[in-house]
Amino acid sequence: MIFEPEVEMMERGALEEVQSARLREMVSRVYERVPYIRERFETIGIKPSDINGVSDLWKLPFTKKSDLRDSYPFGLFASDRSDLLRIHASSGTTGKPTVVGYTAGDLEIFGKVCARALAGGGAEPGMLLHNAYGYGLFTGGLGIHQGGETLGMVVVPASTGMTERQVRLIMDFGTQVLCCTPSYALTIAREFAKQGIDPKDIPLQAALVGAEPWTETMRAEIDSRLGVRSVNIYGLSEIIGPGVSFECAEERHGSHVNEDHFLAEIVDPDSGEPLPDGEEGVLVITTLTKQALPLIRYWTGDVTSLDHSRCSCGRTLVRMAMVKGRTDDMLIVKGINVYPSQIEEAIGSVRGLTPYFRLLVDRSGTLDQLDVEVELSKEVFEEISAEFLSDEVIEADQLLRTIKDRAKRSIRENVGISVRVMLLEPERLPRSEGGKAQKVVDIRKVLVG
Ligand code: DLL
Repeated sequence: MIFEPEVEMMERGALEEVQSARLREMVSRVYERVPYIRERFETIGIKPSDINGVSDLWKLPFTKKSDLRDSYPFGLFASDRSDLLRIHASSGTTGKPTVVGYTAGDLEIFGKVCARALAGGGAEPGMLLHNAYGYGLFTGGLGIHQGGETLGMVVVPASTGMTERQVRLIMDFGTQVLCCTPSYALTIAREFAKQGIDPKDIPLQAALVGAEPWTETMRAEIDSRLGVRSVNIYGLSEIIGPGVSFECAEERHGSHVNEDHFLAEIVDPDSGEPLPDGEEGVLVITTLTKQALPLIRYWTGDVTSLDHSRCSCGRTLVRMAMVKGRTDDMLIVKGINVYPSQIEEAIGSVRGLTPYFRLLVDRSGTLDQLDVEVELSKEVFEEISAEFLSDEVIEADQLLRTIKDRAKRSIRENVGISVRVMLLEPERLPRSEGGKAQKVVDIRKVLVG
């Protein structure tokens, strides 16, 4: 189902006209109401009248997370306090949180873009939505909640944690749609298995997962273990929260950007120059309709690419590829750029391994060393334990060595880096309780910082 077909299927020329008109209006508004940005315009010598439409976008300066931090908490807001209805904040890993605000109009848009995403993922009015994104300052909980209500769904505000209860509620209510992070979807799937519930008996049909990078290997696991068709939902607090883009259940090949509200560009991370379709770079987003916190060319830090080709679902909205990682969580190991999601993809193809892994980066002397700790699958672990018990130590050892070698080779071939692999027993690494998974320990930073 398409929630707003008149926009989601709009002819590209007409869409660009809408975008250009909204861009002009937004730039003038920011110039008038946000001194911080007006000063920047003056420094580089541009005026709102220089921006006639989308083709002039490149003339505008980028806005970065540091700008939000420097003007903490409300310096980039363009609405009066009396027009605000809600505040959210995302906790950065360092320093002050990023604070974002919403007017009544912003919240209406928030609900609609999340409703579009839910509908795109297969949700329908009247269905039950189990919302296991965190409620609170995080935008995931309340954003999806409002999206579900806007679509006319029955929302179960489960929030995170207490996984046993999550499973019970889904079973008792006969819930069709699950929303949570991909790592928490796997935790929930594990709880279903623990309770001996077969995937075909789970009432869920669809899952909208996001808020952190995930891979096709994880998707296959979520789908088979929960008996769903999972789709990606992407977003960030600064722009609105979840619902900036979403995958359609038809293709599941790129997430449609809600371009009538959020204008997307891909730029070269070093030069800031715009890149064409298919080329990977940093996603930069300009909000077109937000009132409280309009952002011009916001540097998301997320690495992806765009695809303007037609989608079989009928939507004309541009698609962005799965986010590979963030420029700031990209590891540089022995001079090679490594994203945790690339390692995840590489180990995903090795039989006997699970998607549960952790990267440890260390430096001995001047040489970087990347260690990959990854959990064995239950089946292989049981097979190996049985061999050890029956004194078939050589066979067990051989199997472990083969898995390790395959993992190393797959990482070398796909990521271009030699690593050490440590195999762990199942359930050894911490599990997601609903928040975002932490997959990297960079000891180099601890030593230096
Ligand atoms: O994570 C909003 C959200 C909530 C999105 C629920 C989807 C579902 P923040 O906490 O501000 O907002 O974090 C935003 O998370 O810049 C990405 O790096 C990452 N991220 C979000 N969605 C995805 C995704 C929410 N589908 C930051 N794939 C973004 C990969 C994602 N990374």
